[in-house]
Amino acid sequence: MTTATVKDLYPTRGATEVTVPRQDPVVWGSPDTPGPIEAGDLQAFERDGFLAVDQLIGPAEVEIYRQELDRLVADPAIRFDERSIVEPSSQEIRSVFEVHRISEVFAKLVHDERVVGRARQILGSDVYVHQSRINVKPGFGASGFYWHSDFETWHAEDGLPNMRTVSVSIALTENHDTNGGLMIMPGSHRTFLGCAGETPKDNYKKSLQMQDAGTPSDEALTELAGEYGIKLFTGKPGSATWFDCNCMHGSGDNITPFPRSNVFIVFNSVENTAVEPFAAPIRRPEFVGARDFTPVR
Ligand code: 6CS
Ligand code: FE
Repeated sequence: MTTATVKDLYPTRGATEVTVPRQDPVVWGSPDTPGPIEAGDLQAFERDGFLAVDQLIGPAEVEIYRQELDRLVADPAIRFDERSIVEPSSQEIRSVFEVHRISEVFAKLVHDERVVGRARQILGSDVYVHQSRINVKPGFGASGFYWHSDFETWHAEDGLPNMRTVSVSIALTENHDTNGGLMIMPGSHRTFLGCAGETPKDNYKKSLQMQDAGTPSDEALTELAGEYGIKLFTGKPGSATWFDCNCMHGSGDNITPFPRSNVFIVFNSVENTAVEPFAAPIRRPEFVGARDFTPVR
């Protein structure tokens, strides 16, 4: 299927900012789909666009993943790999993409029923990994991620046609209310905000450090925050936040001594595979927007 045959339901990156209502379900699976998420929690996900799970993985397991993150960050080969993104100021590693392919330890997490089972339940189908990354967010000044909708980027630059994609952020260190935790506007997933401004070529080289194309205007953010409010997610290592691909979210800088490291996995439905970018001159590299649609078994 090419983009030409796929209707662009969510126009973005044109001359002006444009808002359209969401035209896709939030929870695609039927309420009685078997899986780890209780019916009440699925309804809450539909309403809010997110679901916080206190302890998705246990403390002993988290330690394994945290040590794997430390190992990867200390490995010179990883540092010079194109899939590693460094902090603009300190040049410390900010993120490592495609971590489920680089590390067998993180690959195991992707196949864990507590993880992929929830994704299948929400998306109502088999799923594949569109993107995975570890975010180190070290202390003493690591920069945050400005407000954005992930789907806006994944539609514009990776060619995902519909909102049938869910992310999970699993804390590998404690997410305090001070060290740059994830913030989501609850309910914002029901409005698609098409951003103004064309996508520059090779945009990802800059956007993964500091996003520019695809960022909402102050007016739009003021309206959304006024309507939905802002929720900050905190939690112990092993806690997780599942959130819909179109939530307006962001995170602040981390100037504390306490790193806010997480592993971030994006599951896309096999019924929503990437076509050509809807609003970018070229595709992003496959380590950012996968083109291998093999379902996670
Ligand atoms: O561009 C992307 O795909 C990535 N950027 C951000 C800030 N969030 C989603 C995703 O990891
Ligand atoms: Fe994001």
